Amino acid sequence: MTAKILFSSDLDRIGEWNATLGALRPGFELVEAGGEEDPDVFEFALIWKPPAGGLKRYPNLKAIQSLGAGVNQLDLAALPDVPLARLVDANLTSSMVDYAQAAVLRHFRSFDVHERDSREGAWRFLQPTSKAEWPVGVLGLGEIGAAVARGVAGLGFPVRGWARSKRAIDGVETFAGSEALEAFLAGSRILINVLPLTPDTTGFLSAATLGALPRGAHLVNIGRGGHLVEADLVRLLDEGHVAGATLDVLSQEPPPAGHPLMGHPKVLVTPHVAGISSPQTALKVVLENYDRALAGRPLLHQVDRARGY
Ligand code: NDP
Ligand code: OXD
Repeated sequence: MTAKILFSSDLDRIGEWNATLGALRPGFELVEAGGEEDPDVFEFALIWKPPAGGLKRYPNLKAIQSLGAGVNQLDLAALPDVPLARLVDANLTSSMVDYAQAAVLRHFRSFDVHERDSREGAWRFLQPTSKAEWPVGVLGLGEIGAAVARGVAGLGFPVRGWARSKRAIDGVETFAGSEALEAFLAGSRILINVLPLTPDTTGFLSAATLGALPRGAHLVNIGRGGHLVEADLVRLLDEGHVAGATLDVLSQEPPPAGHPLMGHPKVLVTPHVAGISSPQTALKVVLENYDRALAGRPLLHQVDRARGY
């Protein structure tokens, strides 16, 4: 069997994905959107962002598969009215867990402070603390958030998690909904954000929520830059309410020159590298969704467009 799958991404290398696809399904090929190919041949699209001109010029699409776990980079209203799936990929999830664990250990062991001290030539002993004194809160308990919560609990930290609906995760104290948010935040010394960016969660990390953390708390944002009101974080860092932050995402990527969080002494910024998907693992899920779409069956990890995730 042969098939052409429409591909559109300004981040992923089509050659690498095609090499893996050809090995998994001989005869299948990813074709870059916007080329000479007749738009009618495509029944399935694999995209990070839609091509210039959008996807409505492909009349036979039966489904769209996102190359990202998040779909906020897509204008959902502008997409053809076909099922849309977000990416769930074992490598993406485990790299997010690695990143979260590294950030938690970095703050817990005061590497951020020692790094600052060493640059200033200071030799300063800090009194050690125990993991029991560092409860970690995880915002969002979906595919990635639940894995992050388990991964951090596995390091020996007390872990609590918050989501829209009540989730049960072994070894994690869970909270649900806005009525439980204050209690959740008040007991989180490190806050890790893994929410999807939707109209409900835009600007969620603001003076109100970050101010409800205990004084001296740390923020780890691996969700999206749009979750954070950056000016509020700068103020809370400067006042000392927030002691430090590890940010993988910013409101504008790459950030403009002079961005107040770039070079801030209490902040580590990484260039949106927390989650790394691998064609080997991701394409198995993508092909399963291809088969489902063509058979008219529900997709795996289908996005609820009304909720936005
Ligand atoms: P899921 O859709 O599996 O999980 C989303 C979670 O967030 C669910 O627990 C959901 O609650 C919760 N949630 C959504 N909206 C709200 C709300 N308004 N209030 C409270 N809880 C809410 O997503 P994933 O875990 O797969 O991915 C999460 C996000 O991580 C992605 O959307 C993306 O933005 C980000 N990401 C970042 C990467 C990076 O490199 N920095 C890489 C990959 C992902 P409920 O369980 O009740 O539905
Ligand atoms: C994603 C990402 O959403 O890499 O998958 O940010």
